[in-house]
Formats: sequence, C-alpha cells, structure tokens
Amino acid sequence: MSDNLSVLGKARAAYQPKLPSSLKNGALKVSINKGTATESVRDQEKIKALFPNTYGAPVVSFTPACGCSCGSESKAIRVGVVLSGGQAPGGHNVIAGIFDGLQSISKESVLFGFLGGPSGLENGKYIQIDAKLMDAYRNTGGFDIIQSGRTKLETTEQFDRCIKVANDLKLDAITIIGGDDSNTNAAVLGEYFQAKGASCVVCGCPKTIDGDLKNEYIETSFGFDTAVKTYSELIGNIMRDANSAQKYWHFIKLMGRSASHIGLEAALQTHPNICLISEEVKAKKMKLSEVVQFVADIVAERASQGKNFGVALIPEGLLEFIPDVGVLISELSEVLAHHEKEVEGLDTQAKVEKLCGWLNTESANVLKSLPVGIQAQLMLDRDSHGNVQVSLIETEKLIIEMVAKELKKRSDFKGKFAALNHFFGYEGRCAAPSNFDADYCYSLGFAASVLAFNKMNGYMSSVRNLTKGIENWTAGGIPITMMMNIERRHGADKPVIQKALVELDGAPFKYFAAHRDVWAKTESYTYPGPIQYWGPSEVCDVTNFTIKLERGAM
Ligand code: FBP
Repeated sequence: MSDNLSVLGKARAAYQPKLPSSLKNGALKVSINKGTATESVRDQEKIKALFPNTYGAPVVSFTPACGCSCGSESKAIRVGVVLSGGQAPGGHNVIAGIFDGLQSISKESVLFGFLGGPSGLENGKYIQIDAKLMDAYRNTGGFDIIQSGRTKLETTEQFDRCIKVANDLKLDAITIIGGDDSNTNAAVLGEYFQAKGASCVVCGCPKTIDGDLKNEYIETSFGFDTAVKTYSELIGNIMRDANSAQKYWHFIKLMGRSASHIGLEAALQTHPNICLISEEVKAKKMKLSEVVQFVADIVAERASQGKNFGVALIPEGLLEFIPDVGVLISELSEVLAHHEKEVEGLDTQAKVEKLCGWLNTESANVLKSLPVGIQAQLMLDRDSHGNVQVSLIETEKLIIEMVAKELKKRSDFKGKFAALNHFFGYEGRCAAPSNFDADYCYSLGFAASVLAFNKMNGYMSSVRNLTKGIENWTAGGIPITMMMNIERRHGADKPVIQKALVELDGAPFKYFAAHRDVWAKTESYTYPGPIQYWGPSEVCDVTNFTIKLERGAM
C-alpha cells in the first residue's frame, strides 16, 4: 500500500467496487449480443467515408454466460491503457477494472500503462502495471498512476509510431480513457490500425467531469458525479458564509468547457440566487449586455429587500455561447490558425489591432469592446484539439465588472455591490471517487477488458441502467463512429464525437427553470456537505439530480 495514503485513503483502498451481474463471473463468462448496424448521429456519408473499416458496427450488450466451469481460463492477453485529457475522479478504478478483467482471463495477462497521455503511446513510454502498483491506487482520485496529456494523434506518422509500439509490445488492445476528443482519437486510431492490418484493436472509455459525453447508450461520463458533489459542497459552504455575513455577492465560475451540465447540477444541489446556463443564453440569443442586465436585475431586486448578498454560478463556457462573442471566438480561432506567425510576439493591443484587420467588422467591434485582460485571454493558444482554453478566461470577473458598471448607471439602485470571485474546476477533478463513480468506473474498465478480449475495434465501453441499482446495470460496447459528426476545428472540417449540451426541454433544466425565481429572491440554499463513503445507502450511494431527472428516477 502506498505511503502517501491518508487514514481515509487506507480505509478507502479496501472498498471493493461492485459489478453488474454480466461481469461478476469474469470477462470470459460473458455472452456478447449484437444489435443491428448503426449510423453516425449526423453527416453519415462523410463519416462513413472517413471510417470505411469501422463504420456501421452494431451496439453490443453483455449478458452472463453459462455458469459451468468451461472457459475458466484462456490465453493471456496484453493491453495498453492511456489516460487522456482532463483528470476526472475514478480513472484509477477504470484501470483497476481493466486489470482485474484481464486477470480473470488469465493470470498471465499483462497491462501496460502509457505515460503522460497519448504522447506516451506514440513514443513508447510505458510502465507495466502489476498487482502491487494497482492496489496502491484503487478507489483513489487523480490520474497520477500513469499521468495524462492532451496530445492529439492525427498524422499518419503518429499513427505509424503507435502501430510500431503496439507491435513491439505485442498488444491485443489499447484502451483510451478520455472525453469526446480523446475517444475521437481512439476511433481514428482504431480505423487506421484496421486499415493497416494491425492485429491490435483500439477501444475507448467515457471520461469527463464536464458531463457532455453522453447519449442514449452512454448515460453519463465518469467523474461528473464526484466533481459536482465536490463543487456543491464548496458552493454550499460559501452560501452559508454569504448568508452569515450578508455583505458579499459571490460569483463562482464552474468548469465545463462547453456544456453547462456542471453548473446546472450544482444549482440543483444547492439552489443559488443566480445560475447562468450557456445553452439558454444562446437559445435566447442574449447579447453580453443582456446577460449583464439579467444579473443586475436580480442583484437590484435583492438589494431592494435589503439583501446585498447572494451567490451566482457562471458556467466556464459562457462566452462562447453568447452569440456575438461566440462568433468572435470562432473567427479568432480561424484567423489565429492562419496568421499565427504574423502576430507572434506582439503585445495585446498590437495583436488586437492586427487581428481586427482580418475579422468581420462586428467581431472586431466586439473584441475592441472587451477589457484588455479578457482580450488577451481570448487570444491565448487553442488546445491541441483546437478548443479555446475557457478555464483561462476570467468570465466571472468580467461579469462582476460589467454588473458593477450597470448598477452605477441605475439611479434607483440604492444598495451595495461588493462582489468576490471564485473558480471551481481543478478542485474537483481529482477528488476521491464517490461510491457511484468508484463502481461505475470499475465496471467500465471491466467491460473494456471484455471488448479487448473479443477484439472489438473502435468501441466505447458502456454501462447503462445506472439509476436502477447495480444488480440491474447492463454492460456492453458502443461503436464510437455512431456518436460522430463533422465540426470545424483549427480552421478545418474534422470528424468528432458530438457534444451533449444541456437540453432546454430536458427534465433537469425544466426543474431548475421552475424553481429559479424563488431561489433568486430567497435564501433557499441547501448545503450538501462532503461526499460520504460509508453510512446509509441513501446517503452514500446516491447519484446526482441530472441522471435521476434524465432517467425519470425522481
Ligand atoms: P476533458 O474534456 O478532457 O475531460 O477536460 C475537461 C476540462 O476539465 C474542462 O472542464 C476544462 O475546461 C479543461 O478540462 C481544462 O483543461 P486543462 O486541464 O488542460 O487546463
């Protein structure tokens, strides 16, 4: 056992995650049931042309095989695992699930962990994960067992290097544990491997605290549950402080690069006075000034009741969803991709001047209207997948600044507006997984070992029926191409997994919308407290509002 485990960590290490019945008897005792051929969610012809070998594969579900002693041990298999993208609670348990699944196939099976994300795979940097190492990380948060990274695998040179590594290590399968971009990587790599006749298959596993990698078959991405519970604990603590001192407004930016699932779930758990939902802002075509008016109205209304305090939740991706700012960001991404060298080394003001020459007039005006700090943040390098790095944009400060200005203009505003800003993101990504995430991740990993053993190329591990009790969870695999569409990235059309944004006609948003006016005016705050790992099941095994409302379980 690792020396750096706390008292809680040591006790937690002994937790045995639960498995759905189809996986309980080991990876060999699984029957694979195939559905019919599938299609991608959009752009079918284009995706089919890009994935001629893996497109159209059926959804598969696992059921328990016969209980006799046949198939109790098989030939050992060799698997490599990659942790990719942002950390999410439960990653170590996915690896534990793969490890135990491989052991159930043969005690001689080998699991390699590629170091530092996809670059470890490309460059052949790996360690062998043995039982001792695995035991030191069971039920812990973080990705530190092999670390993570955001390298995008996209060139044939990179793919060929991956094939060489897979061949050198005699791998039967590679499992990429990641979000939408990383699983896109998995699908592209799997397609290339098959086209080149490589015997190794590539599978994926749905990770991201953002909660935006979900669909009919992927009910939630792992890590969302724990991360939001962690943020909600902190938000609840801040609410109690706000309600005790009654002198500050707290503006809290919450992670979630695009979708507002984290903000929405945190709102359902804590009942803030304000929670902006990016998808609604976009649907209502609200300008930045209108968003500011909306927030200022609530601040003013509370002040008129003598309440110069409150809590507002701001989704990290908000700016991209405000139509005029969103257009500016995508134009900027395009322009920066094509004129990188020309603006290199310039200071913010000079850069803005130069870039405005290539932007449309409206976008140029929006850029010029923003504070210098935000301008600089919007022009920062995109990540390797072409996304603007929203965690580096201080939207919460921008909103505070603009609301303060707006209130100053209002002659009837007699209150005080003292605002503090917070950003909760990295605080939640490596928390010790909740019981739900510990079990879910372990099951996803175990299911991934079944996909690997059965050579199911281009599949994502899937565990469903998550609100029905683990005995009713169903495991299987989903062809990744089924989730894809074509999007503009780095100034080019690319196949990517379609992000699941907050649905405004979905049950979680409707519940929020039905309550937010009361929450705005009152202190209906709820204080979720810390995640509980032991105790009554209704306290420690609860999932979250989003999945329960989406699945009709409350
Ligand atoms: P993934 O999509 O890779 O899971 O990462 C999500 C996320 O946590 C976002 O919420 C956040 O915007 C981003 O990662 C931050 O990235 P980085 O860790 O590179 O700063």
